[in-house]
Amino acid sequence: MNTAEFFIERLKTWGVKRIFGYPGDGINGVIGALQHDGGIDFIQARHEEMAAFMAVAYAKFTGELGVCLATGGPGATHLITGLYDARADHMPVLAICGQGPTTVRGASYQQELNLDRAFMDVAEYVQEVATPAQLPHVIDRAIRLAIARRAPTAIILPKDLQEEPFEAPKRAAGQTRSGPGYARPVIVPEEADLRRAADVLNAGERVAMLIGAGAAGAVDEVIAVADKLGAGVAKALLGKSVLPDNLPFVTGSIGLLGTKPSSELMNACDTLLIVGSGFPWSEFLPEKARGVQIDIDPAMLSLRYPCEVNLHGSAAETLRLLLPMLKKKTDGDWRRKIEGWMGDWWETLEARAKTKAHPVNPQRVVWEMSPRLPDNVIVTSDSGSCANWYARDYRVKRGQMCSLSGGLASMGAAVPYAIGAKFAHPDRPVVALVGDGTMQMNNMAELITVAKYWERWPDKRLVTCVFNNEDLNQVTWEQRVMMGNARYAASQDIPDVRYSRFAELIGLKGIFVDDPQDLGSAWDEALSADRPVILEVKTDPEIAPLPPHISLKEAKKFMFSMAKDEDAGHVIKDTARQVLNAVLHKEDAD
Ligand SMILES: Cc1ncc(C[n+]2csc(CCOP(=O)(O)OP(=O)(O)O)c2C)c(N)n1
Ligand SMILES: [Mg+2]
Repeated sequence: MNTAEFFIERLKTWGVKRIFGYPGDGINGVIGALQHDGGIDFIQARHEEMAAFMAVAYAKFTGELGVCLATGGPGATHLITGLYDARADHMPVLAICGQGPTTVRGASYQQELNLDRAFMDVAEYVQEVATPAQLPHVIDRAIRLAIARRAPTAIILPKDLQEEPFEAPKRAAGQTRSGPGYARPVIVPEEADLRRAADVLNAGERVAMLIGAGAAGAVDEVIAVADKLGAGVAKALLGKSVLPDNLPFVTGSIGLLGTKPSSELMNACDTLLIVGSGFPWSEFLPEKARGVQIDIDPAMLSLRYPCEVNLHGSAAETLRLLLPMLKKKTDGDWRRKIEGWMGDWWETLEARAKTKAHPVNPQRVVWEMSPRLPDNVIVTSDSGSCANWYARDYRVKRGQMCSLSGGLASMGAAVPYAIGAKFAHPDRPVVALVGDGTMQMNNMAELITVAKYWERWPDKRLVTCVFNNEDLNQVTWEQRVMMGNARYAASQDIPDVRYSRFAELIGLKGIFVDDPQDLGSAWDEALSADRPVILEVKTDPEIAPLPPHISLKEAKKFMFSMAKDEDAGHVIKDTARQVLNAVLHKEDAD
């Protein structure tokens, strides 16, 4: 058995079934071993960064380890952004990279880089292997730490080492013998600390909860605690699928992309319970409220908001232990108030989605999509203005899954995430929401990966919905609202490309919509197609993805920039009203 063959054997012992990657001569020994073994499915991406995004999504949607592979040099450096995505969203991902032969290490040889130094910041554990007997413990530690610490790790394999005969470490000085396997513990706080937390929560009259991805797996417990406390629940973006939006006390997303009721909930509460969230925008958290936080990672405790009680524990078990200590709140006023906000908010969103636009209002694209989605759909979103509509207008149901590049907020993740989702659950339909900038950055290329693999999937539906607004719109609005600058065509213009025709070119189905009346039937057609679809919608770049509570200072900057904007046209009429209403905390009338 050569060293590469042992490597594959050990990955299988750890349960690895699938690797997303791209070959190159620095890793050909491992590719050859994969080929001869046949027990691990190799999925070829168009670009190593995309392979890493696929591995992140695979981990997000299965709860298992995601694995990506690249050659040394440029292949390995291409992986890095995807690995930072895993780091930022706490996903277990193993990166396997090639390297120049050991004989030329340190010789500035072709494609020979100091990859261990390049990966040092992103990887929880990184090791270049110098000799075969080192390999067992390097694999075992890299996988064990990736899973246990929910982070990316990396193994670097020099080219010549891959072909050497494998020699197991001996029971001898200077050798170490390791084994595979890991069992995740349930961590619960001490009873006295749970009582302190219960005291704070019982004393509150207006309790708000904030949940994140760390609350996944604690759905029933979150609902039971929220019911007992009469609390409203806001969701960080990565926690969107934890609670369905049809529960009347759920205020939806929070933050810049969030809802107005989530802001109101945080502003008006007297007590805050945070569960499994590292939500970064602390300006959206209460000014002054008593706080309790539960997190499995002590590094996240009291990080964004100073909490009185910080509980290090697993979400479901900690909430389960807390539940009998909580007194049921009998006064329903607070809950009724929250439910009232939500009723108004859904009406506001509908009115916003149906506001006339030129040609199609992007909010309406997601508004029409949401009720049509199958119950088992998986939705991914890219970074860009569509993430606002994903956050607000997509009403997630129980059983559906969704995610995006959260902490890193990288462009270009939606299609590779959708591919990762398809390999995680080939029997479920998947929808990816993407902007035209991200399409051109790399999602178009990964649609070729979709074209390569779709016939394998029992459920063939993968709808890529492109918001073609010929603009890097999210940033255009940031430049206008936050900086007070007029639109800068040199940095913001995106060439018009007929993505629906590109779909046909690569064997997928293309649908083009430039009339809002056609949106509903277009979604129906896309969601019942016999193959993956690019649903291209010509959307209006002048619909502002406004933060829920824009400040007066920002509104003034915006007005100033609009006055300077040559092609502002209808924008002032259509959007200025939205801005002023937001500042004055009035509802949008149209
Ligand atoms: C890799 C990367 N580069 C730049 C950005 C900054 N950025 C965030 S959203 C965005 C615009 C995206 O444009 P598009 O895909 O067309 O979507 P739109 O906002 O127009 O709907 C940019 C440039 C980023 N998040 N990630
Ligand atoms: Mg765009």
